[in-house]
Amino acid sequence: MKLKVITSNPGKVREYQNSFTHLGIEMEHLHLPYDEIQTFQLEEVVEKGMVEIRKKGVTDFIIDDSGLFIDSLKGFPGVWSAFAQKTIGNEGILKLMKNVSDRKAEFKCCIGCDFGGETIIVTGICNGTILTTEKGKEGFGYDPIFSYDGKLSFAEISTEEKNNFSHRGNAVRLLISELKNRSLI
Ligand code: ITT
Repeated sequence: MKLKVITSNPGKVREYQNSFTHLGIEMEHLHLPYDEIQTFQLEEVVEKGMVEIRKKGVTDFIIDDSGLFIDSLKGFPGVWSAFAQKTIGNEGILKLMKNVSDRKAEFKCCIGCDFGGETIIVTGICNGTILTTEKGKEGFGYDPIFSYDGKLSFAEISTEEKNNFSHRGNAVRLLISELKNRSLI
């Protein structure tokens, strides 16, 4: 079985491949740009994206919209995470958090999966903290500043370890259980 991962982000594909290998499901990276509507809900972005992709005749795919929600910044960058990463980057986020003692943050990942004509949408969450400096070389995006255990950043651990704790790993576990419930795998 093969699933297309439609994304501009090769880091996501690596994580999906790692999560699905044990099930014999192969991931194929497909770079197919689609409009991501501006809304406050990741789920809405995913729902609309799936409709757009199906209109192009593509089936058996995964898309994912993710965001980092920082408590002391009232949920920023949240649904603007891609824009904030491209503009102010991790350094800019750390500047905004200078001398801020409440470091709590939540990473969210909403996956939309089209398989066997069915639609499955699931959301995974990872609660953690924003570190005071960037750490590590693995991963991508906000990984060097996000910690799931208050010590290590996601950029200091392997893909496999990240999947054990991350928002995307948690979303994938929900997706796999739903695919099994519907006897699709
Ligand atoms: P696609 O929309 O093409 O899939 P993207 O990288 O723009 O790729 P998102 O909109 O879902 O993906 O992500 C918003 C931002 O959050 C973006 O800058 C990502 O690099 C970052 N991000 C998403 N998941 C992440 C993760 O697991 N670790 C670190 N940063 C992440």
